[in-house]
Amino acid sequence: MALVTRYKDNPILTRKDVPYEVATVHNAGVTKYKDEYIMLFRSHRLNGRSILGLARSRDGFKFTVDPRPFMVPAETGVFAEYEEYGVEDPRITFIDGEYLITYSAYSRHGVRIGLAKTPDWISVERYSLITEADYRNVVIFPERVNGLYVRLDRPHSEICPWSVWISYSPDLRYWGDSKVIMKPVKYHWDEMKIGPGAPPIKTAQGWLNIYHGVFPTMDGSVYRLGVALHDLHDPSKILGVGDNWILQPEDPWEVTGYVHNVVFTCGAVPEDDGTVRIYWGGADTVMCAGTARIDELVELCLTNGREAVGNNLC
Ligand code: BMA
Repeated sequence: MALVTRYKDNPILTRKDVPYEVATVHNAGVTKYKDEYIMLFRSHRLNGRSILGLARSRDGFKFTVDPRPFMVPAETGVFAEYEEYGVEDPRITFIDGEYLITYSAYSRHGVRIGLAKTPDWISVERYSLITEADYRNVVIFPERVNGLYVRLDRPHSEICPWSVWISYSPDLRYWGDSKVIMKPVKYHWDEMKIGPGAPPIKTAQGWLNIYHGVFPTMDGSVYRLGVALHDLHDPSKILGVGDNWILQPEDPWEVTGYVHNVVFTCGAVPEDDGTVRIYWGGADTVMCAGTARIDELVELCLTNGREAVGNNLC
């Protein structure tokens, strides 16, 4: 039984909806602001480097794109040096009355994570570069835990497949007490690498983490989505990781595009009726949406689980 029901009119946003020239629309962070859904999406420019555009919606499915991009690579200051090759894959967290945007900053030095803030989705201020190279997929929890901000991220390592780590910060700038908490599983749908997807969602049973996992095939890598549940009071403790994926590339625009066989999420919005809207990029080319029941995703983690940190790989 499918845990995620795809929206009937997918894809919900494509490059044709964008009033400036881009090649793709994908990997968007999504949140609610006042009575609107905000979608901060990544687009490749025709030079192959990425920028972030903004779209707004009343119902969470039909979006209208702002006339100009929301964030393009910085041209001055420290950010300019580290965003030279583009800004990618934004995640949005609302906490302490402001929206935090974490995004991948690409440059000749590698990929690191930038943190920007906006109070109103009109102005945006870059705050800090919060990792060195080579990190991606930083998601910040929407509440402090034991007084500290908490993030999941995914550093690169040659020794062990790409795994999920946790870190803490008193001020969003300085992060520490880092620890690896979740690893890929050998000969499993996520065996090659995993990474945090949407910022975690609070449930009565724990923090729900919708992540991506990658499997290598003779035809290239396949990106799918899965779920993990973290303890509410100690999110470094994983209560369960769903053994099965919850979403895989199936629709034509997920199977074929700029990069084949990719569903990749950067945002999911919990609703009052116990569902979650999950947003994902299809084949690094378009944006799609679907709905799942939060209790069913939690149940998958708790009743059909696999090890979070096995010892069969490293
Ligand atoms: C990852 C990131 C994502 C992308 C995915 C599939 O490594 O670059 O932005 O969606 O690959 O190409």
